[in-house]
Amino acid sequence: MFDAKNVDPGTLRFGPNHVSPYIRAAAIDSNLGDINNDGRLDMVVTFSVYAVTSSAPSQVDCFYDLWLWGETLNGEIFVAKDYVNVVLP
Ligand SMILES: [Ca+2]
Repeated sequence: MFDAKNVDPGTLRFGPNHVSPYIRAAAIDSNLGDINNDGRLDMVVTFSVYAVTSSAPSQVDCFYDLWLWGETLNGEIFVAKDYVNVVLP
């Protein structure tokens, strides 16, 4: 079972599918806490919206196919994706 406390936050990269994981946005902050009160730690990670969306074709409100890439403290690579509605100020 995936355990958030085993994630190495320094390896996290977040961005569009067409951008290499190596140049996607790095996390600017991360914290562990039981956000949904299920008794298991969750990791909340903050990324710069500009850094995540700067490689998009235009700076408009839209859905992005965003991927999270990272490694555990044991060096295991993991990926996750979802469609995210980015609303720019
Ligand atoms: Ca939890």
